[in-house]
Amino acid sequence: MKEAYLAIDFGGGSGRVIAGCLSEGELVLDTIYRFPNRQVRMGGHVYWDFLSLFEDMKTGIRMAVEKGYTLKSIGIDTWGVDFGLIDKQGNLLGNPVCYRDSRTEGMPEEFFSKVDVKAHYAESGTQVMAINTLFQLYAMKKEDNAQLKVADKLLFMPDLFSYYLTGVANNEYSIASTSELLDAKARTWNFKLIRELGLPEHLFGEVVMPGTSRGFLKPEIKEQIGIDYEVEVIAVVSHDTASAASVVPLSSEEKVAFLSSGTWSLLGVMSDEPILTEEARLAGFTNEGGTDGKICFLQNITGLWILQKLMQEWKEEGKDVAYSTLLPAAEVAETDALIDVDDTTFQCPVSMAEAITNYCITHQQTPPSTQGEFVKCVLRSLALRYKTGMEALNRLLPEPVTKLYVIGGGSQNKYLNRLTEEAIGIPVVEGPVEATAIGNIRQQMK
Ligand code: LRH
Repeated sequence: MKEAYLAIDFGGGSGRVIAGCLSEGELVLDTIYRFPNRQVRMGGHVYWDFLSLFEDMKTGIRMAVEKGYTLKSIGIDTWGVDFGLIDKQGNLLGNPVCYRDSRTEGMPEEFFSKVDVKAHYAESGTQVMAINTLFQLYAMKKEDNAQLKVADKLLFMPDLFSYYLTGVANNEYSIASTSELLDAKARTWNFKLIRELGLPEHLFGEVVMPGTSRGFLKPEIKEQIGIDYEVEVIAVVSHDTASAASVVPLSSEEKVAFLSSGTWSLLGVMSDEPILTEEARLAGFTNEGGTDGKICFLQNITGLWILQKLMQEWKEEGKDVAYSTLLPAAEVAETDALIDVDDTTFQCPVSMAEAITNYCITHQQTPPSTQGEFVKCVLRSLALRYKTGMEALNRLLPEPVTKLYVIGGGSQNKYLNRLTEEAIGIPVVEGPVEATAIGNIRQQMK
């Protein structure tokens, strides 16, 4: 019987349950179970399938037990900003809505017609993005949403999964910091802002720091996964990005930045304190909670989502979508087409291929036509976006970055890494691929 720490890592495109064991002082990972995370379009909205994800999580935990692991503890991390609302009895009031849903369109503009954007940034330190929890709640309040009226607690995705495992409802700091509702310096809820938004204060629970216990698995869960001992669920750095960033080695000789590469690309550095200057706001940087009291000072960039969506469409059309075919095809493809990856048209189009084609036509460029051309166009555009992100970062830091760690699943894309290195002109270090799970497990061990 091996003792294992279980990391449950939900990304925007897939989830995984990973066991971590110590062997002669080294952390050894065993990927127990991988599952897709799909967005569901229904009734004019885009949702996450929370019930399936919860079931997948339990399946993964059960598989770890069946493989002979004794569970020491469990930690859950997910993507940012999204949440579920529960009532006083703990019922989930609705399937969490995906941040790609169109309900937040125009909400930042409306909000900032009443609120001073500079003063707001000086408190929240958050890059304004329509997907942020603030704007999701603003949209719900505006439509007089029924759930909001009866909700007792707002739980971000990792809080929600943990709640249904343990019965303890709280809000972990790093994930709460993606909401745009925290005071970045005080590292807790900005209740002045919450009152101004007309949101009930009781929705926002205790903000707990990484490393805090979330409680123990409920008897019904233990029964379902087939164990009879107590297992503690730890509030890890439950925002996937912050968990991944926590494994990047900091060095006294090098000025290190990270690029957490997956559905999103998160480009930034670790900072001891939030940077809340007007320059940081104008450059589009956010201050999110990290490990050991640090701040992840970063830009949210639309990442491999564009390629993932293209590949999903090609798969449905019966085309080859293996990276081993697409990347070599991209390398030899002849196209100069470039897109602005952060353009809202790429956020949730029904057809990504069509969105790229239309973008190119509108911007007087010849659109890509083969699969290789599409992939080349997307990857070159991403590398270019990393270049501008890096330039912005260097303008804000006392010393320029000398090394970039590309971490997460996207770090396996060697062609993109090469394009990135060429674009930014400093060395790119690849991996680890499972940075988020490693960060998750390390936090549990601590
Ligand atoms: C990446 C991520 C990112 C943003 C986005 C919504 O998975 O967590 O940091 O918060 O999802």
